[in-house]
Amino acid sequence: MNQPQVVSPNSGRGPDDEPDSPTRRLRHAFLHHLFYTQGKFPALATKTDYYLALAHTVRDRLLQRWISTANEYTKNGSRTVAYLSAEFLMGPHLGNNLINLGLFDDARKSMSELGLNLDDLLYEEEEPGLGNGGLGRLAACFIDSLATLEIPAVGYGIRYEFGIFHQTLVDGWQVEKTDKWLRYGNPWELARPEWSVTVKLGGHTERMQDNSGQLHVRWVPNRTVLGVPYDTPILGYRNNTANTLRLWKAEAPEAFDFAVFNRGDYQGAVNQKVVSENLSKVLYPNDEHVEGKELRLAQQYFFVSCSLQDMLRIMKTQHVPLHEFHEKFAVQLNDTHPAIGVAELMRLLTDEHQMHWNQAWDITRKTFGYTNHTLLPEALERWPLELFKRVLPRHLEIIYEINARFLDEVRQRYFGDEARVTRMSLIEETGERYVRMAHLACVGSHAINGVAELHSELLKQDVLKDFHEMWPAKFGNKTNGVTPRRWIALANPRLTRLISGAIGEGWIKRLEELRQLEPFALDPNFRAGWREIKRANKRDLSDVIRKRCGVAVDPSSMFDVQVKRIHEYKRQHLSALHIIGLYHRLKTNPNLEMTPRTFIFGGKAAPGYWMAKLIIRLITSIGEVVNRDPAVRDKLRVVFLPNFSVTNGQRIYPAADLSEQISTAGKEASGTGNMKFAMNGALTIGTMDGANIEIREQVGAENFFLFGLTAHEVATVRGNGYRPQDYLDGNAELREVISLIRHGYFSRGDGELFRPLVDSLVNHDPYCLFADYQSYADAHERVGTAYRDSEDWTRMSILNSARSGLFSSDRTIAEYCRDIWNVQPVQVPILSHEDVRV
Ligand code: B1N
Repeated sequence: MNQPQVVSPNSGRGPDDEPDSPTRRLRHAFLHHLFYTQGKFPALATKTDYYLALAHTVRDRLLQRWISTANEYTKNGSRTVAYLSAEFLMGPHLGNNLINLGLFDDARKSMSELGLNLDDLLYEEEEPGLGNGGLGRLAACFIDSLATLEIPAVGYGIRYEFGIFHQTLVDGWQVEKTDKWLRYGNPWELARPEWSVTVKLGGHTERMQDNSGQLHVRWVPNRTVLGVPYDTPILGYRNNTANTLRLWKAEAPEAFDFAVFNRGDYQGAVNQKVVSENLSKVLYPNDEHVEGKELRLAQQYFFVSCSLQDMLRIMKTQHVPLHEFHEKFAVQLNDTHPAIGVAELMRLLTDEHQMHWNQAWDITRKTFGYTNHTLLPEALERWPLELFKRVLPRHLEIIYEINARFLDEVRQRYFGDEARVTRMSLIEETGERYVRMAHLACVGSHAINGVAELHSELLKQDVLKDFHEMWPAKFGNKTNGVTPRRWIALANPRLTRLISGAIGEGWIKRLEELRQLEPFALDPNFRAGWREIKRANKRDLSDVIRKRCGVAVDPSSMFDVQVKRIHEYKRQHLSALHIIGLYHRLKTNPNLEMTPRTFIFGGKAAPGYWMAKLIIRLITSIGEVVNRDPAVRDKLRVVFLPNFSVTNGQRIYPAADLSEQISTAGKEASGTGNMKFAMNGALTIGTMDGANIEIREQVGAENFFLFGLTAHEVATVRGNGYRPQDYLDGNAELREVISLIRHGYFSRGDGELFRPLVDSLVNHDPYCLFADYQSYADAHERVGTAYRDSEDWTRMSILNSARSGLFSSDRTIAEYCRDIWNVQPVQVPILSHEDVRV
């Protein structure tokens, strides 16, 4: 590790110091932590030590808010949102906390007075990658907005020891490395072992009658694990609120099983510990693909049970009676991953607190809300009955009981319609039997929502049609949003300064105020400033690309970016085909006028998703050929930036000219990257899918490059027996593209490498790439022409940003609060430790 330059250790006093300036205090505190927390002298300190010293300095400054918030909520017994999510893709905390505390500039100054660069220290933080993609990042944006809106809220999830894998590229292929994010310790969390809970698993149930004839059920598990909460403070933007993210770590109840140990079986004794800790060991890296694994169900149950037990504990300490559970807590299910909570709350209320079924059921339904995030059949969670029974025997009985009562209701409403009963049942009984988690979530919630207008409509017409017919009032839409604190203020400081200079700082909390930028789109001076910022951001990204990919890219070329998980439905390979099309045009017509483009890709493939990995290999292969071909390299560059993450996203979105949102219509529930791009002034090329539709509506059709079939047309085309070969026959360029790949042009003559990909397209093309190819290529023509008029492009870029206010997660959260959770803000007065009486 190379040593950063640092001034002498007795540098508590800087050059032009006021005795009590914030920078001076920060510097003092920092050196204090370097010595007393890290135990280091500058001569031995690593960059990590400096990062940790600064992190602890910031942590001290947020503890006061955290304690004051907890105190205020407890005192008022405030109604609280519990956001249950198997994933929280938080991204690094330090920069975000500095922004929210209003200490960013002071921190930069005080570090530079010590000879340290704040950006270098920020970069040292290993981001907590406890999520796969959009769903996990949405949870992170939501808890940010909840704190900023001063809503009492807790995010409940799993403290995975290993988060999403680290992606490297070896010979153009994805290779996964373990994410050891806790290696150097985590300064942002506090363990709360005093609030540990036990969770049962497996075993069987027994029934017995008490003296009064009342039947009791006893669940006799075959093992128990301990859930230990780890709390991370979540600051609101420049207010006193610090909410909590509470993540559960699984531990063995006893480090040793002494009974086993005394028999001389040391291995067996330690084994229990290993098995227990497995529950929070690793995040499943599959995005929108279920893997029917017992451990995954156990993970889900583990964190949900811990969280509901925690809520019961909180109720007890605040003397809230049990029958007011739904008044104390609004519990949101982030997809079906925590849907077992419906059965678990029923179990806790009836088995453990002797409440009658009907009352417990009424409370349960009033407690839960369910958000659906996908229509893809392979992502809908169903658990084989036998597996489910092995892990959760009591919950299966409870689900049977819920189902029996529910199906009675269905039969009564739809007399004689047994087909509907079969469709709606919580248990799938055609062939192998399964528990349907989406149905459990629907039946057990008072509100069901999708995440963009189109998605919510398709839910009602398709996957949850029967449920919508039965309970139309339960259904609603909550279009996703993203936090402007991380995605503009932190990621794009240059743009933040320009915007705030023009319209003040209010937009950071009220993003609709960006509308005030509209008139500036016509101001040549403002446009020049806007353009210069984009250029500077592109230069920064070019440096990253040179270091990571060894490719020099030209910041004056158009940066055309597609970053997201790699999935066939997201169609990274449609862009790949089009790039080959452009390459072919340039090779056959060397004098062709073409807007110089840099294509930037990033995103992880699920480790077991072979086709997605092959798509990565196709992109890197195209890059290898194109980037070294002197005939085209001034017009085309193709790079795949490894390990797309929150950290890397923060450098990528601000540097994009064009945002690729090209999923097959009807497949992307919402998308949220699309919003981050637009806010940062990228124009979108996209289909009528997910939130693209609403983005286009907001920014104006004339400032958006639309192409492709609509969801309705996709359904029609496929319904009429889609034949990709017909599109190939009708499109000369597409034929050339496919033939180049087939003949090994991008694989050193190896005609086999990409065969599975090409065969899938030519014979099935499940995501209609061929049907959309020409429309996509035409839209790109329009993009190229538009980009050449840089004044007009800048005007459109400004308008995209100015009209993106709707896509703040503050708006989304305000709607959840109003329509689903019925919660109010609570203002927090600051306490100091002198105010506290024990
Ligand atoms: O959720 C995001 C949306 O913006 C995206 O369009 C959507 O694709 C994404 C199983 C998922 N849906 N489903 C998942 C993730 C992990 C997993 O194990 C499913 N992710 C989405 C936010 O609404």
